[in-house]
Amino acid sequence: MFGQKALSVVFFILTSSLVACQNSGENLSSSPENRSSAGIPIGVALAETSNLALLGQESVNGAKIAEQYFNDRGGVNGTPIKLIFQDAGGDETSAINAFVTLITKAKVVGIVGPSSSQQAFSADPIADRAKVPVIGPTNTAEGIPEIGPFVARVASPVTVLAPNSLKAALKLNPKIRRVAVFYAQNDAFSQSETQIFQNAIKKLGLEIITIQKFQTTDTDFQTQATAAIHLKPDLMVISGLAADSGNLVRQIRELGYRGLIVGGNGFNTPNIFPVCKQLCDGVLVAQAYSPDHPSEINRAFRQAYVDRYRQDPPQFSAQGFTAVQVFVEALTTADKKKSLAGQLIAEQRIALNEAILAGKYDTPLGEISFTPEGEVIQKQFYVAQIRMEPNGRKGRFVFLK
Ligand code: 1QQ
Repeated sequence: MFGQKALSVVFFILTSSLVACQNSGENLSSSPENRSSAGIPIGVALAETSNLALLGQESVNGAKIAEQYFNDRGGVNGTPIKLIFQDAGGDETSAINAFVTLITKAKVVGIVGPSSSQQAFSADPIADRAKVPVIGPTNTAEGIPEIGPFVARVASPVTVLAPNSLKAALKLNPKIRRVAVFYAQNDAFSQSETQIFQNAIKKLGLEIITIQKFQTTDTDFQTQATAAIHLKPDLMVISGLAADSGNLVRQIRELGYRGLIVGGNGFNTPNIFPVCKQLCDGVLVAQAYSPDHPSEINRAFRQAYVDRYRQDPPQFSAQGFTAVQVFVEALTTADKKKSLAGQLIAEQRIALNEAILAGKYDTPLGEISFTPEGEVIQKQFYVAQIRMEPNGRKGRFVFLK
């Protein structure tokens, strides 16, 4: 965790820089490193490197498509947006550094990021204190919007997402009674999700026969997998990030477990397929996005994604696109109400935050809006099952009815 002293230093740098910026009367239209030719700067602080890049890079891809899509349609009342990417890496320190750079140097109006909840709990308070709106594209742990008034998310929380996959597992195998639970104990999202899974398991009248812990950095899961298999579970439920989860599934299968496996949100990426290959087959995952969602914007997004990346967009990409979309549409609303060009950046950020929370958005995730706290309100959810080709080289998420 980040020490209190280090945090104070960060706040000091941040506050002095923001004050300097306000004193000089800097605003989006007059700052050369901001608007005019380049466009309205929106920060994107996602995991482009580290283990977390397996998930973060997909959100980056979605954000890039959004930038082009909305600029092709006139940006913000005729002014283009400009995404400023700052790699937030895989840990708290890199996320904090990315946030501070975006706020103080790039002087962004708002930030899309960070990738994980673990990072959000450290980095978001910095933006919140500086009154810079943050939209979490993929932060699903409980408590994210409650970080502060400038923090919202487009990622539906584990509370509404996770239980769907358990119900799907029971539908596929009504005989399930004994459940083995695994989670990454060094990750805020995994801790939060396993709690929701465990409550839902009990509510469904099933028995938790063991709870096995691991670290997101682990690669060897023999001890936990062997202990769980020994107890003869009918279902295994895993909360972790992508690489660890994939390796755990592979080793569980190699040790002979044949029953159903439910994976949490960390499984929501095709980047897991090369990790567990053929042995990923059959894993159930709840998703907040379907490429088949029937709307004009989703069709356009899906087509642009397929054209650029030669595959259907995964959930994390749709969420990256959506986070940028919310910024663009809220900026458009705020600018119509009172021209942003004439305002100080501090005022623009406050006007933007108000517009974000008040808006309704027709996105690739379906229609969304926000509670006054910044929690996303989303209607549709899905459950997919991983299907691998027999050679294990290619796979896809098959959506269950
Ligand atoms: C979180 C998550 C991760 C799986 C996404 C990166 O949901 O950290 O909240």
